[in-house]
Amino acid sequence: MASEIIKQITEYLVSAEVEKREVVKVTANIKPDLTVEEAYEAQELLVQTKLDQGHRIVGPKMGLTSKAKWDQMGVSEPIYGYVFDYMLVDNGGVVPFQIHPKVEAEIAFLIGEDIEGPGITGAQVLAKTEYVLPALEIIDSRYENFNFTHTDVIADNASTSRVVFGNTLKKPSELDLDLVGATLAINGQIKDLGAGAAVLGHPANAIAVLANMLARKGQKIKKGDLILSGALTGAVLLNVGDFVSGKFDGLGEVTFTMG
Ligand code: OOG
Ligand code: MG
Repeated sequence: MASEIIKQITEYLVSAEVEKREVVKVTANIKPDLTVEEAYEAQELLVQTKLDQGHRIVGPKMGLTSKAKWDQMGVSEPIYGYVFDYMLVDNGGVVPFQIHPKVEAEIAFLIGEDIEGPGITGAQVLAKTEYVLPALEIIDSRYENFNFTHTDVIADNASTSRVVFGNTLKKPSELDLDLVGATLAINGQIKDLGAGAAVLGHPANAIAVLANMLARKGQKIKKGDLILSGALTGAVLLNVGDFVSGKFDGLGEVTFTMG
């Protein structure tokens, strides 16, 4: 059973998301000494709350897995969160504006077999991956100005808000994912670019880290999970009406309009 303070943190963040309003970070308000363990407890309660509301998990996601993100956010330890079905927007669709959305270019993994840590390597992840595909993640921290510590962002489900997956699925053996280049353009202007290697040397390494982090809680990556491996570029702030395009070498284009 979650303690009262964990319940309070989860309610604080769930209502901020639902009401589309930014709040002061947990460590500046409810619990200054929030630990990593407590932050994941609050996240688990948030996940359970959404499951109870009838939402379905698409898969876990990794965040803060590239130097571009570490430099941008001032937090340099990988974290995970969860993507739900209500967060999915079709390629080419309209993403509903929430609080202060930012977009990231990512490589996603469709998992073909359960992956249970500890000790999982990127090579083992690739062997159990059915397909890889491109994605644009829209993060939208519930915290004022995306201002948070490592534990705040964990409790806030790693800023997860919306995801647009691309339509090109490839077998991992068809590509050198570390060499896959990506550009991120807003209204036709390139704002950032990178390659798969920006994500812990190879995006599969981020999925391995996830398997090993989940193992500490007796959990595993499951067959059928569709997992984001983390931004390979910095995140770019969006405005209503922006047309966003991510182009991935060998994996096609992903687009959306900010509604
Ligand atoms: C945390 C989420 C980061 C990624 O891909 O690195 C993330 C944040 O920067 O708000 O999703
Ligand atoms: Mg991300």
